[in-house]
Amino acid sequence: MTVLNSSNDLDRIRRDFPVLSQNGLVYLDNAATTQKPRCVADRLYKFYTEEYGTIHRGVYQLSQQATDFYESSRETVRGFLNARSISEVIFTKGTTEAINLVANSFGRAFLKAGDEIIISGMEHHANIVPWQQVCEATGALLRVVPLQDDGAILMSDFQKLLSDRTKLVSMVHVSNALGTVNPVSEIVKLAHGVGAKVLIDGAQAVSHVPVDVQALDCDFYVFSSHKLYGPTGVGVLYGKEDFLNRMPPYQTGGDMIESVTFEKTTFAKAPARFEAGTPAIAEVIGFAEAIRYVQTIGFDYIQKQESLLLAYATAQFEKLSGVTIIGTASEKASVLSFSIEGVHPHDIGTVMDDLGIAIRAGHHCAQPVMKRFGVAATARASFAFYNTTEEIDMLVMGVKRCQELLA
Ligand code: 7TS
Repeated sequence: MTVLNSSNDLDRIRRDFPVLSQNGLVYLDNAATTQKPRCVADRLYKFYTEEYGTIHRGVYQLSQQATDFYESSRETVRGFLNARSISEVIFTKGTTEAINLVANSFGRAFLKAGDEIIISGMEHHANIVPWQQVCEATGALLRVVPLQDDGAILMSDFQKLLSDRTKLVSMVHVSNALGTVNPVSEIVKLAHGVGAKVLIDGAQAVSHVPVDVQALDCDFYVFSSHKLYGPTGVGVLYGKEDFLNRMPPYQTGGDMIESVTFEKTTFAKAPARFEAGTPAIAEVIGFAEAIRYVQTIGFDYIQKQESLLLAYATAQFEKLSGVTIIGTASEKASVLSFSIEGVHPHDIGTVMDDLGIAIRAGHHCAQPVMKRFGVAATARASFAFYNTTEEIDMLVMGVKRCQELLA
């Protein structure tokens, strides 16, 4: 693995992302989606122009090769997560589909009236709404762990909510709206203590922190490729193999069966069991390329650079009057949500855009978080390892511009 340790490395890394050299672009919306390194785009192009074929069914060489690429991408993801087996890695469309899969399959098969599902007050809508739907269908109840004023989860309240009625705990690893990093190991241990299964929503985590699902011992871990420098349309559901094979299929059709007659169908084991239909073949292969790219950069470098950026941005923002940072937990990833007194977050977004700065303004698909902090929306800058302190200086200039024009 390449060791990166000088500021020249940052220049070199930025050159890997062609879009970043576009005139004047300051891209600070990495929590929504990350930019793509050239190697990922090249991999997609090569597959589509020279190697394209379907998987799992053709006897001809193109199809067999595509199958090998697709299945070796599963091995790349397995290694990335340190899962025990490739059977534990299911390709989905993304985090949202992975959570819906578990909600529909596990939820409908294993939950009954009076059972409880615990989530936290900082969940993305993707980790709220599917559970509400399951509760409606089964009579299970949704319990929500409240947040401290700094945006950290109230662990004592979590412990109080846990009981033998708790069948599932589904929590975010890193909050997209606040940046809070949750103590997921502790959450898993406590939940397992009452016999509950645990799903961790890693959509915002996998690009910032190394994840080892065996060490974590979670039952499910979900994330999206497009937030990890990979293509859109692909995500992962990690699940423990024994349990996956006890769960009923979510979608049915081709590729997920063992045998079909008009009288009866039997289903394949995981992962095929949960991959009905032709998947996003090229995108899965491009996703593996993105993971290899991230592994070459290395989490030591990523964490060093991103914590430097977060500390720098936080210090600059704390000096600004009339600006409030929302989400100040001691364990934070590189997300900076803020509001400017007297300025609507959407106007902040527009002024920033005029300066070439891409940030997100809105409720970040986390309306309950906005309600908890008494705001309708926030502006959010989110940093990746390819961002620079100069870009943060531009962001600060953008805030001052908003105040001049609008406050
Ligand atoms: N969970 C979390 C914590 C997220 O941040 C997101 C997307 C999702 C689930 C859904 O992921 P998807 O890939 O299936 O869409 N978050 C954001 C965001 O913060 N801005 O745009 C999308």
